[in-house]
Amino acid sequence: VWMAGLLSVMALLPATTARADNPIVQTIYTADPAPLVYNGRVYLYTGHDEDGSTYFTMKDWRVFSTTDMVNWTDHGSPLSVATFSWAKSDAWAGQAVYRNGKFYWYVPTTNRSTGRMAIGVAVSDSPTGPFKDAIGRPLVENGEIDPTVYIDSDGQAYLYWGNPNLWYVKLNSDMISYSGSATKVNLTTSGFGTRTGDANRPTLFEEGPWFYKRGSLYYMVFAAKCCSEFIAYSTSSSPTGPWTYRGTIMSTQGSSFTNHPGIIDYNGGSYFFYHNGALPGGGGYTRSVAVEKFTYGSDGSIPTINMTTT
Ligand code: FUB
Repeated sequence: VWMAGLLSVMALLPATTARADNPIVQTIYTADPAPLVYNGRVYLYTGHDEDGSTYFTMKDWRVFSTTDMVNWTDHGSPLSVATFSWAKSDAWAGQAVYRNGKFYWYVPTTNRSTGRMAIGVAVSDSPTGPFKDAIGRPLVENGEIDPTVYIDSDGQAYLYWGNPNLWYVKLNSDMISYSGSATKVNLTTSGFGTRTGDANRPTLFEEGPWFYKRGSLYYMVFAAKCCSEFIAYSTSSSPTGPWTYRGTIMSTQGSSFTNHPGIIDYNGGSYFFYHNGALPGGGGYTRSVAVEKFTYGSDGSIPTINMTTT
């Protein structure tokens, strides 16, 4: 009753101020957080879990924003599966970036004609949308998911994605096309840790990569080892590896069998976003995004971080 009441209020008032503590959004179920700092504000792009009784029921993506990491504004849903004429279902884990006056939101969704997961790209003049399909077809399609994008200091943008593999392409400066073909990352155990018990997947890499650079170090943070996922990371001195496995950030906790990382620096602090099942009724298909502040080690290491599980 409480939730239905709040939802109806938010439907009437698309830009309301949400509650302050974890989970960040307490009026609907959200997943797969992807934060973006733009113009002094943090924009948080998420998925949206509906009907927790079945496999992921996800039809649209959501946007929230804050200037103090405490009070969040709900900007509604400026992008959905229906935005992509070629898509059928599955509004899974994406990421938005800013370049040259426009916002590009890369998302995995199922291609109606092939039945496979593909990566679409939507574009908007505003971080809160509305977003439209930028190219009218998938940007890349190989049945794999969870795009992450980073524009390097030399202007080269990289799109990484994947499950069970990890792939990348070099995006052109228009952000809606790429040069060359997709490269499959060599998933070595020195680069991505050792998984035991699955001969087909010798490393910990599962899905949900989050790629960025801090100082001179490139980070690949990822969801490890389905299906009690934890968050781990690797680093490299190059945007395309080779990668060195650095260990666990967030161990398996809470009632969601997936987790998904997103990391930013904002106003002098570093913030780790993730999801769990901490709302009433929460679980693997009724997730909630949350955030914890942390401090990098002097060697660029990321400390272990605990969830807020209640
Ligand atoms: O939310 C649907 C899928 O679950 C995402 O694409 C994965 O990263 C996992 O969180």
